[in-house]
Amino acid sequence: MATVSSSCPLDCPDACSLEVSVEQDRVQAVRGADTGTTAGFICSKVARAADHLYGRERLTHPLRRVGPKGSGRFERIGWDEALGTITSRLLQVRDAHGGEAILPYSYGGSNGYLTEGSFDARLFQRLGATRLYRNFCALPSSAAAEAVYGRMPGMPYAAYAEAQLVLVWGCNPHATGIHLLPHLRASRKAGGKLIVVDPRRTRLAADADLHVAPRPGTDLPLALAVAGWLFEHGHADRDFLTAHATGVEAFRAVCASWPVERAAATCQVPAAQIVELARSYAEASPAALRCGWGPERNRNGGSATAAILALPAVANKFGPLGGGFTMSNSGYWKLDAGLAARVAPSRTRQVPMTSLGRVLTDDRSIRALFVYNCNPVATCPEQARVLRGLAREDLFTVVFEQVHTDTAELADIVLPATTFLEHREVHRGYGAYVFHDRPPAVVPHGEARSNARVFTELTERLGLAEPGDPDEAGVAAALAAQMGIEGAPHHPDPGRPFQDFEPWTADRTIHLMPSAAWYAYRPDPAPERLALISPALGHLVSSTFGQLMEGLQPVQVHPDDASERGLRAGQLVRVFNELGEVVLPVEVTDKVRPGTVVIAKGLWKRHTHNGAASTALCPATLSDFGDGACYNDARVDIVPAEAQPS
Ligand SMILES: Nc1nc2c(c(=O)[nH]1)N[C@H]1C(S)=C(S)[C@@H](COP(=O)(O)OP(=O)(O)OC[C@H]3O[C@@H](n4cnc5c(=O)[nH]c(N)nc54)[C@H](O)[C@@H]3O)O[C@H]1N2
Ligand SMILES: Nc1nc2c(c(=O)[nH]1)N[C@H]1C(S)=C(S)[C@@H](COP(=O)(O)OP(=O)(O)OC[C@H]3O[C@@H](n4cnc5c(=O)[nH]c(N)nc54)[C@H](O)[C@@H]3O)O[C@H]1N2
Ligand SMILES: [Mo]
Repeated sequence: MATVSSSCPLDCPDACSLEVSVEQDRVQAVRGADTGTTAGFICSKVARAADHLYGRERLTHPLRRVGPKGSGRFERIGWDEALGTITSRLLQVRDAHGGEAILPYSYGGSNGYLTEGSFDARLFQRLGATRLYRNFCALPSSAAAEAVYGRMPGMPYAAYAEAQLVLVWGCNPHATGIHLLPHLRASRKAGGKLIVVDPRRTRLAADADLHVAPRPGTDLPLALAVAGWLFEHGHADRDFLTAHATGVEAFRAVCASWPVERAAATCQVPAAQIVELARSYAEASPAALRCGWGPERNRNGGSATAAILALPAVANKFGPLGGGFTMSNSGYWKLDAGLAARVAPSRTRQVPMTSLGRVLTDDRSIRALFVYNCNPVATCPEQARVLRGLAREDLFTVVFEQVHTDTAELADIVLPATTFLEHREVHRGYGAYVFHDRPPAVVPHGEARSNARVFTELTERLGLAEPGDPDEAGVAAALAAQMGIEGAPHHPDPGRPFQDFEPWTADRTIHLMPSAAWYAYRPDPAPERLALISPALGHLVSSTFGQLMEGLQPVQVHPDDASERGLRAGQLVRVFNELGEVVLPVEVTDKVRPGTVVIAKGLWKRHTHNGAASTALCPATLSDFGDGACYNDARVDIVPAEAQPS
């Protein structure tokens, strides 16, 4: 048995360093390497990666649909036939309807530079395809971090151990980034306080000194009220703000319009909790803020995140080690896969990926869809429309996948993709500061091929290859050159703001009031209805690994909401709104706040009684800044499954 070094590029902040036990070119076991943030442990999902690689649902050869769309009838074909069919169909579509009739569709399956934004981007740019506005995640929070701080690097996880207070706002590290946890524990052990802001009582919230559970989508007034309290009670650091911030008075005026009592009523939390949060944060030093992606997934997402990120500026928490904030650290890496792969700029039309259902059903201008690194049947809003669109017999759909997902079920051609242990990858963390460039750990299972190989071959078959196009090694070398390093893994020290660097905005100051448009609160879309949120599950990464999760998943409902509707624990219920319905068992639990219900993100057909996911209830509306997805603006009603919705 050999041990091979590798790394995990799945969509998770931690980007773990791995040790893979390999025998006869098969993965036997995967463990965390004893380096950097990984510190010798990994999540149970990736520890079980062999089940994903060699499981029953792994795709091992190309398939061609033989029955009607969605019938699930496919036959095995060879790569030559598969790529030949794709080439001729894409050319037919382009000749008859123009390049913009082709829509490439990809998102979070791979956070690596050799599998997204490089060879794929080169192909679709040269085809003149419609461009995808990739807005499932992180755009509102990136817009906020960009506007306020120019996306300067945040605190590394290890610094949290030094904090006297940690404020975790809309983040669930027990599921979504477990390598923060040892440092939170160290802070607690040294007497540090913990405050959690989350509509759910997560494991972290259950452990906290204070848990504030606002109505989803109300973080903006909550954070403004906290900032306002800091200003009014002498906890704003005037000297620091004069030296390092702009827009201070304008921001203060906005905060003043959200006195604690008004915010408490809007957020549906006790006013005393807002004051306790503000006072504890003001008095503790060092104080760390971990902001997650919960606050961004609604109509106020950009402004809400900006107001949360303003707190360490107002109270100047940047001084000592253990103070500051972490949002996404992806802004640290000045890496550009498109540049490395020499992708020319594209000026074709762009469509937001959240509107897939509408784009495919309203107007029929898309004739060919190429899905990779993504499982939109599970993850795209307005699932019923997505399914109707994918059922179109006149739509030519390619799904390039590792396993037989619910999206692959609706393809004309299915291509088998390698997993991250079967191809070279170059990637970085967006929580952990780590950069990886490492070879495959094992040869591909069956006939699976990497994105790099498939997109390069399609570029050639379509007659779009150009002399000097860099290959995998060329792209990897260009990325290393962009960073100015050699060798991997690489663990940079980002340094500390206001000691080692100033904010990364153009004028090097914090912009508390980026423009007059920020911080305008958009009220709840339906305050009298239940708010549905769909957070990450520990067992999955979005929908990835869903084929390995058995059994029906529940909707979680607070006891008050359950008794008001006559719902009994375990019974099947219909959760519905104007977009669709999900039929599944109810779990009655006070882990969710009243008025809020939870169905996990990323569920497959097999996980609910009627085969619908939470996305069946999620609108395709866009956030205030960044035009991000508003999954958590879903408003729903619930009735026992035998009753008809009125
Ligand atoms: N195991 C696992 N790890 C993952 C993922 C996964 O699916 N599974 N997904 C990865 C991806 S793609 C991402 S983007 C990150 C996400 O990482 P996180 O942001 O930690 O995860 P989420 O579940 O999206 O949301 C965090 C918390 O926000 C809460 N929340 C929901 N709405 C609101 C709100 O309006 N206000 C506040 N304050 N809180 C709210 C939820 O209850 C949840 O506990 O994790 C990554 N890591
Ligand atoms: N209801 C609800 N839904 C949500 C959210 C929510 O809050 N609520 N949040 C959203 C978030 S945060 C995100 S990031 C999105 C993610 O949504 P998606 O982008 O759909 O991510 P996954 O569900 O992980 O699906 C990725 C797929 O890519 C495949 N894949 C992985 N690596 C490769 C590769 O190298 N090549 C190819 N060809 N395929 C590969 C995997 O097998 C997997 O099926 O989901 C969103 N969906
Ligand atoms: Mo995400």
